[in-house]
Amino acid sequence: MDILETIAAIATPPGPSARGIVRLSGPRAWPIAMETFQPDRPWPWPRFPEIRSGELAIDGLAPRLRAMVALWPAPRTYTGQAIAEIHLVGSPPILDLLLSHGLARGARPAEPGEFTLRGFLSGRIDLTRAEAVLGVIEATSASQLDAALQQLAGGLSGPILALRDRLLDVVAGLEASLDFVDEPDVDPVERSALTAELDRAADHLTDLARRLDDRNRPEGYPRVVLVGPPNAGKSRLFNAVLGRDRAIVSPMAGTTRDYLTALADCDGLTVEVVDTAGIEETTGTLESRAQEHRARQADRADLLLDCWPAPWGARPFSIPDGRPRLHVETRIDEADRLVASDKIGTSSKTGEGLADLKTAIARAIRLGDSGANLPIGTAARCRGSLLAAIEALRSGSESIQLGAGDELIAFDLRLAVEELGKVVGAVVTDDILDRIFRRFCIGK
Ligand SMILES: Nc1nc2c(ncn2[C@@H]2O[C@H](COP(=O)(O)OP(=O)(O)OP(=O)(O)O)[C@@H](O)[C@H]2O)c(=O)[nH]1
Ligand SMILES: [Mg+2]
Repeated sequence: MDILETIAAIATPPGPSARGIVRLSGPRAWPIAMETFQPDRPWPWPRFPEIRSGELAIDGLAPRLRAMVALWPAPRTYTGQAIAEIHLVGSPPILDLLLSHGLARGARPAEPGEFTLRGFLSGRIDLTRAEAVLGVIEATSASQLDAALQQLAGGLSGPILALRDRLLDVVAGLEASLDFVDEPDVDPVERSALTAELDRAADHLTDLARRLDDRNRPEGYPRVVLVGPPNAGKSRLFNAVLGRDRAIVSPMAGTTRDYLTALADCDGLTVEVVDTAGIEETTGTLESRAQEHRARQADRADLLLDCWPAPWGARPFSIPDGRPRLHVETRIDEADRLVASDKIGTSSKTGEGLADLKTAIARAIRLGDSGANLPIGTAARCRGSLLAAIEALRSGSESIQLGAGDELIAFDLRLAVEELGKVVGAVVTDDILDRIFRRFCIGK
């Protein structure tokens, strides 16, 4: 793809609509646009973005149609190049006519995502932001949109770029000392500080990778996992939150054996709710499989709903630490004591407390979601690179502890730098570009 060519595309979705847009980017974008347009007043090339109204001036199009043209001067534009947009009534044959008019005057049809690709190639946006654009376009829920907007604002690339910079410094230091063989290797104090730093970085990336676990989070929704003793009413609460009967509910302890998941809406936030088996000492293989499932689900939770039938009491088991949780008193219609102020009381029978629970879930997740939630496209692309970077960091830290030479350590860190570079697009292969941009639609 030659970025000196001027590209053109219909930028609005196919089909009739109130407004249609033909977009051009490249050195000849402005002249080509203005050959199809007669502004109401004389219009010298603007120095800042400007929009003017006038009429389309295309042969064979009578009567003349009202239209508007927007001109953006390079380089502070979406693509980093001069951009022109012609806005008019969204009539497919007229848009086609206008586009072929532009093509006849030297523009070429844009490939899918090529406007955004140009933005990337000219350094206007990094790869994760390009994907965020796609994430915004494809978002089907408020939480997906949040994640994409967050990433568009640099939520992912910022921290990764900073980490990569820091590692580059360390590598440079290590390699500098290699050039002077007489000097001693990095001193022991510095080494232990470096180990700690690498471990921290690896932990941070592991947390990020956990959120990318797309096998269990196909849609990238936050996971809310119900845990508690048998008969706490978890399954009935699960059904109540979903608003339909999905899970089997029974007075028999140990009803739920597998785990169940379903999507639910909590104050406009889509979450994946997971019902699990009650926590108990296991007796048989089936039961212990159920406990394994439960433990694994609890480990992957973005939020645990720690359920206990009212009134809240001392529990004979512990719920795994390290995950945000809400304390939920269940079956409050059967209890004769009031719910403690730091617990959320619910009754799946009367519906009491369910709205409060959903609000609390949405709030807890929005609080915990400090920017590492990612659009699906980014998740799928970056997973391998993140895992490779984590491995390289851990291996680097191990090498230091084993007293390995600087060149070995530098080797691991270089690997990590390279993999992180792929995430933000500092290291780009045609394959990466192709994978990202072919998912775009034409005109974006
Ligand atoms: N009155 C009342 N009964 C409830 C409520 N929630 C659950 N129950 C009853 O409590 C019993 C156990 O409910 P489940 O939802 O199956 O309990 P569970 O926590 O999923 O139990 P396991 O799957 O065995 O771990 C059933 O008889 C439910 O009808 C409630 O809010 N009020
Ligand atoms: Mg159950």
